Amino acid sequence: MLKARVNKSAKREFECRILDSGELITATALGNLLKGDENTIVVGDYVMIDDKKIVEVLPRTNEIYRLIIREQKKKVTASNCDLLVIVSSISRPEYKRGIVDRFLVRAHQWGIRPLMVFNKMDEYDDFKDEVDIKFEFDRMDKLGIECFELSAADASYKPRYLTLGLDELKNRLHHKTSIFLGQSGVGKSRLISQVSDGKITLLSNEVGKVGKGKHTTTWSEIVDCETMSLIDSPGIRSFGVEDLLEEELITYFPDIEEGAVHCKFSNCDHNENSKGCYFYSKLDQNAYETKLVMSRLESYLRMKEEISQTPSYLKK
Ligand SMILES: Nc1nc2c(ncn2[C@@H]2O[C@H](COP(=O)(O)OP(=O)(O)OP(=O)(O)O)[C@@H](O)[C@H]2O)c(=O)[nH]1
Ligand SMILES: [Mg+2]
Ligand SMILES: [Zn+2]
Repeated sequence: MLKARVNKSAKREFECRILDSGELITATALGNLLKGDENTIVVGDYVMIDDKKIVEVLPRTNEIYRLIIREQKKKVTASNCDLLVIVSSISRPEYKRGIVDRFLVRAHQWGIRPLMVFNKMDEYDDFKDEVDIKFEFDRMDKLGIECFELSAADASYKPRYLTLGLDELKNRLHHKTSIFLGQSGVGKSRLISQVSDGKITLLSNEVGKVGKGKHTTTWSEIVDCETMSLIDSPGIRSFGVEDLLEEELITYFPDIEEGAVHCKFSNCDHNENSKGCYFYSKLDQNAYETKLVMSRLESYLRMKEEISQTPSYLKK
């Protein structure tokens, strides 16, 4: 028997890398491993293979998953990841802070360390008025999340506003499995090509296209670079958090949780009129620091509202 890792997964066929020899093979799987739903063998899984057949899936250290509450289903897309690379574009598709915060919630939920890439910086001069990159950087920095400023279209681009660029990103990814997440069109596939020094090309689009993504990537798959494993993923279309429980949400916002303990009432709504609310009564609303916190509070409250609209009996 051989130990291998699943690089690509279709319905019944799996591209696997044998760990000892490095050989790539296509394997099928024992029927009972495919029963139930489609989550039984996913990209990133370590498996035991016997005669080109997967006979066992080894326990996962973590999973990238979604709960589809209306179908009472858990949908897993990948497993065993060390890093979550949140990719955003500062031009088009439009940068959305709320989406970044939603990915951070998922990173907590999945137990994967996040880092943040601001991509398409070559176009930033035209979008300066829409996105204050320094502000976005500072709010991540406060959460201890590293930010990188890149242009996947131009590898020679050197960071102007932040400090970390492509070389630093490559260093962080060494000897790790990293999954790239972000809206369609932000440049995940192109970035993976850059990180792999052009050895891997995942797309045929020309450079410089602006606008909404086209969902070029349709499968999650592992791209093996010499010393790192990168997982490309299809641009996520739905950012809803309705599958979460109201009481768990705050644990995914440690910064808000820390402030909220100082509110006078434990069921504080954290709005301007809430009596004794820490965020409104204790913080100087004009201070830059406060603006960073309030931008997080806004995301939290929006998600909380969304969660409250789904009856909790559906989330058993
Ligand atoms: N100007 C500029 N264009 C970029 C940059 N990165 C990617 N692009 C372009 O943006 C478009 C989308 O890039 P992709 O890498 O396919 O985006 P993706 O995130 O993989 O999209 P999906 O696979 O749909 O999720 C392509 O036309 C890229 O050439 C960049 O840094 N600057
Ligand atoms: Mg792609
Ligand atoms: Zn409050």
